[in-house]
Amino acid sequence: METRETNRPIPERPPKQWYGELAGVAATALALGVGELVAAATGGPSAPLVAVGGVAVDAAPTPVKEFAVAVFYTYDKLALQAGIVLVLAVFAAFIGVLAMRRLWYGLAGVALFGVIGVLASATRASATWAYPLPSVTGALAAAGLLVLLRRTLPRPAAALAPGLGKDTGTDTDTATRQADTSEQDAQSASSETGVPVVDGAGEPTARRRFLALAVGAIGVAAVAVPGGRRLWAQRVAAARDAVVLPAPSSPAPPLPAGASVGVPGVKPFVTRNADFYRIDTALTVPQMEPKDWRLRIHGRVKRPLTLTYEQLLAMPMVERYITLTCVSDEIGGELLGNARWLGIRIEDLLAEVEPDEGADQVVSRSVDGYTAGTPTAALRDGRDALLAVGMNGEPLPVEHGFPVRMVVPGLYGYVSATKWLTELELSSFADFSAYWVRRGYAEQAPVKTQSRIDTPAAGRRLARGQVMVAGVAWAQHRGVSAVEIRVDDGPWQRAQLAAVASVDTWRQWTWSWQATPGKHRLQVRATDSTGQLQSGKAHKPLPDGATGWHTIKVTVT
Ligand SMILES: Nc1nc2c(c(=O)[nH]1)N[C@H]1C(S)=C(S)[C@@H](COP(=O)(O)O)O[C@H]1N2
Ligand SMILES: [Mo]
Repeated sequence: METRETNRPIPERPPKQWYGELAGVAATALALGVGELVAAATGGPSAPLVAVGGVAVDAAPTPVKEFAVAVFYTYDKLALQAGIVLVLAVFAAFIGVLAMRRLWYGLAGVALFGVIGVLASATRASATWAYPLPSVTGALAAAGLLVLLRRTLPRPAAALAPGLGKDTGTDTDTATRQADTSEQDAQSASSETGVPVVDGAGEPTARRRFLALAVGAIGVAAVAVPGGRRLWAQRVAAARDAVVLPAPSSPAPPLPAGASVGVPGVKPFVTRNADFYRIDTALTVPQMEPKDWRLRIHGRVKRPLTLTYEQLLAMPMVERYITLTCVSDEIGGELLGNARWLGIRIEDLLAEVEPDEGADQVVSRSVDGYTAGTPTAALRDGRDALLAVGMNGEPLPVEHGFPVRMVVPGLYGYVSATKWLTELELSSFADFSAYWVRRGYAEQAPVKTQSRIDTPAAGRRLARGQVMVAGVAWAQHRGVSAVEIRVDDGPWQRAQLAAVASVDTWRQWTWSWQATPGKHRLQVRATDSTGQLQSGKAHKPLPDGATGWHTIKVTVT
C-alpha cells in the first residue's frame, strides 16, 4: 500500500534551538531563585550567585580588577554582577540546548554548576553544613525543571506520527533512531513525503505549556532572588537593632576644643557613618547575625580560642577616635574617614592565645573569604588595635563589617581593617600572602603622611581679599606636627593646626590667604611627628600608597 518513500522514517527534526536556550535560562534562573530563598531561610550567607561570583572575583587577575575599579570606581561590583549574570546566561543556554537533545548531558551540566556552587561555598571561611544547601537545592530545582521542560518539549508534527518504520518495515525503537537522525534527513524527508514538518514548533498546546513553564520559572526567580536577599537583610538589620553595646571601660578622650576649625567646606572631624567611604571586594554585603558569629583564633599559637559575640561583648571595651584610610586613595581623594570606634584590644586576645615565636603575621579572614595580613608586632606594640563592634555610638553598620571588624591605627585598610571578621590565624609573611598582596600590593603598608585642601574646591572662582584655605592632614600613629601651604611656587608658609586628642586621627588645618586677582596654584604638604616631610614625588597608589602634594588651581577676580 505505502510507497517505499513514505515508508521511510520521518525523523524528528531537532527542536528549534531557542527552546533549549530558553529551557536552560529558565532552569538556571530557578536555581538562583531557589538558592537565594534557601540561603535566606537557613541563614547560609552564601547564595549560589554570590558564592560563584566570589570565586570569580578572587580568581580575576589584578589588571582586570584594576580596570574594573578604574572604569566603575567603587561600583565595579555591580558591573561584575552583570558580567557574571551574562556569562551564566550563555552557559545556561548551552546546558539547555544540550538537555533538550540529550537530557543526561544537560543534567550533567546542571550537576557541574551545582558542584561549583558547593565548592565555592565550601571555600568560604566558617563554612557550615548549611552553606552547600542553596547550591544543592538550586541544582535539584533546575534539574527537575529541565526534565519537565524536556517532557513538554513540542515535537515536530511529523514525528508524532506513530509506527513509521525504516525500509525494513519494522517500527521498533523509532524514537532512538529519530533522535539520531540529522537535520538534512529531516528536510529531505519532509520534502519527499509532503508531510509538513512544523518549523520546530509542534502542536500549539505543548508549545504553550512549554512557554508557560519556562516563563513561570523565570518569574519565580525574578521575585525570589531580590525577595530572598531582602528577607535575609531584614533579619540581620533586626538583629543589629537589638544589639546593646556595652559602655567602654576606657572611653574615648574628650574632643579638645578647636578640634574642628569650623571653616565651611572642611571635612567634619568625625565622619558620619552614612558618609563613611566603603571599599571591599564583597559582591553583596555579607549578612551575618551575631548569634551565628564566631571568631576563631588559631594557627601558630599555644592555646587556640573561639569566641562568640556574647563573650566578646563581655570583655573590657575601649573607645577611640581612629582615622581609616585606603591605600587606593589618590592624592586629594576621598577614601578616608574618621570615626569613634568601640571594641576590645586585639593585644589582649593575642596574650591569651600566646603566639609562637616567629609567627610574624596575623591573617584575618572575613566570612566571604577576604584576607588581610597584619604584622603581629603592630598588634602587640601598645597601639589601640581593635576588634571593633561599634562605630560612632552605633553597632557597626552592615556595610562597615557588622558584627565585628578590625581597626588598626597607622596601617592602610587592606592590611588591617578586615570587615565581617571570622578568623585570626597566626602565621608568617613567608608562609602566607593575603588577598591584595597576591595581587601586587605591598606586604607592609604603614599609612603615608598625607594632606589635602578641602576648601576652596579645585577650579573655584574666588573674590580677591581674604580666603580661608583649609583641609585635613594625616599620619596615623605618628601624628602630624606641621602643615605648610604655598601659592604659585612661592615660599612655604605654616598653616594653623587644630588640636587633636591622639596621634591616631587626622588633623584639620587652616591658612588665611590674601588672594590677588589672577589664576593661582595652591599646594599643601605635611610633616609627621618624627620630623619626616611628606614626599612630593608623584606616585600612584600601587603598591603601598600614593605620594605627592595635593595641588589645586583657582581663579581670583
Ligand atoms: N571583608 C573585607 N574587609 C575589608 C575589605 C574587603 O574587601 N573585605 N577591604 C579593606 C579595605 S581595602 C579598606 S580600605 C577598608 C575600608 O573599610 P570601610 O569600607 O569600612 O571604609 O576595609 C578593609 N576591609
Ligand atoms: Mo583599601
